[in-house]
Amino acid sequence: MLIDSNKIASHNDDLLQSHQNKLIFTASEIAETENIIKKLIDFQIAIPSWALGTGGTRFGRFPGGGEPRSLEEKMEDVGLLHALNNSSGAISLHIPWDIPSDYNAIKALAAQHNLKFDAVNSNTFQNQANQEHSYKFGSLQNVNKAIRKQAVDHNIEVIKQGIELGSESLTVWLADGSCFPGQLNFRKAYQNTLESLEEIYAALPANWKLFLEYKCAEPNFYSTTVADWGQSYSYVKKLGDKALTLVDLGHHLPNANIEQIVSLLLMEEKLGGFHFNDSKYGDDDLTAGALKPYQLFLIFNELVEGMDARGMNHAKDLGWMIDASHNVKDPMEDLLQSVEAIMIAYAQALSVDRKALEIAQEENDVVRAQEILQNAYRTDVRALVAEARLRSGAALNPVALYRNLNVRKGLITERGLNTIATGL
Ligand code: AOS
Ligand code: ZN
Ligand code: ZN
Ligand code: ZN
Repeated sequence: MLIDSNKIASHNDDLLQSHQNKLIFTASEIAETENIIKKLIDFQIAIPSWALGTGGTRFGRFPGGGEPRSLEEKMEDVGLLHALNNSSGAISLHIPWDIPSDYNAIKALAAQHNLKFDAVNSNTFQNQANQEHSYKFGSLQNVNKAIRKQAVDHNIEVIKQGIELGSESLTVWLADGSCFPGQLNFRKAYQNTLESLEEIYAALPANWKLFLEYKCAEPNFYSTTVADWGQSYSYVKKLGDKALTLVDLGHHLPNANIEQIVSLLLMEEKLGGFHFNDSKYGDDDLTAGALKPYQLFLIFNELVEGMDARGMNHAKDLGWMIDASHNVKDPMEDLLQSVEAIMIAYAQALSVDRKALEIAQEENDVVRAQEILQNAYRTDVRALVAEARLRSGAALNPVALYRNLNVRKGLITERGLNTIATGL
């Protein structure tokens, strides 16, 4: 299924007058809107291949129909999203859930949909068929050298697949940890993990990055071997320049100041990228910005400030990925909402009056500093995000067009009602 560009054009025509009115008003409220719109056009957020099907919990799963049955169909789904918003021009693959059978065909399909391959993800948190050893007691940390080797070899295999596709980074998320006190010798678990990561790091091509994700708990509920940013930092610091920390917003203990973590990692040149999502209780993997849009804005505020201070390219120098799971929504609609929320937070951060904020900070004018941030957050920037889409041939209102075109119905007709996408 493809989206006809005429359909996008006529959708935009219908909304144009109202959009232009909003844009004129926004431009009267915010300085340098042209500059913001250009940056928004360049900004792309990778879609996780595992989030295109309905997720589930251990209590059940309720498939929504028309889920992608193969890597090709997952890419087609991301292609649909990208056609609608022109901001989802990349896919992040998960091996072995996505094994390309024919690299050239997959690359041609990516080119057809204008998609890049973002970070490839390894999986040592599940046992796979034909695998000799079990990860029940961890992978890179395992007390058994043969199990560690199997996990290292898997990661090296994932790098090889990524090279074939033109990906330039590997994301490692470890379920390693322990469920009960005494189960693990923390020091040995750390050392084993470090040694395993060193072997994986040694297999990275020169232009590649290794992202090490951290997570405070789950599936292990007493200790996690890469539990927080400090632990991830301690590993990536030892590994070398190509190793960086990945921040998944849902992986923190309650009330963590994520924006401060982001600022510090950036300053230390150890921030690699993000898994965007939102959460209330834990790794809820809900739609980005659904619960804490102000926090998302504050994170982007630190990103824009820190990246500009170091002369970094917003669009290219970090990995921008979503990590989400959908139990009750159509995954495609959810992903469109997540991308929109991220773009809004980014636009708001770009609109912050940085000079005025700096002066307020230097003068310890706390009230003024808060006013500046909240003014940026409370000013409606949605017309700027929509304008970026309009200028790049995408839809003014992607979710509305997705619904009007009955995309899900079309996918169900093509693929059937009972398809199940690989993923969590
Ligand atoms: C798991 O909690 C992490 O967020 C990882 O990023 C994981 O690999 C991803 O959710 C796919 O399972
Ligand atoms: Zn994640
Ligand atoms: Zn997670
Ligand atoms: Zn997550």
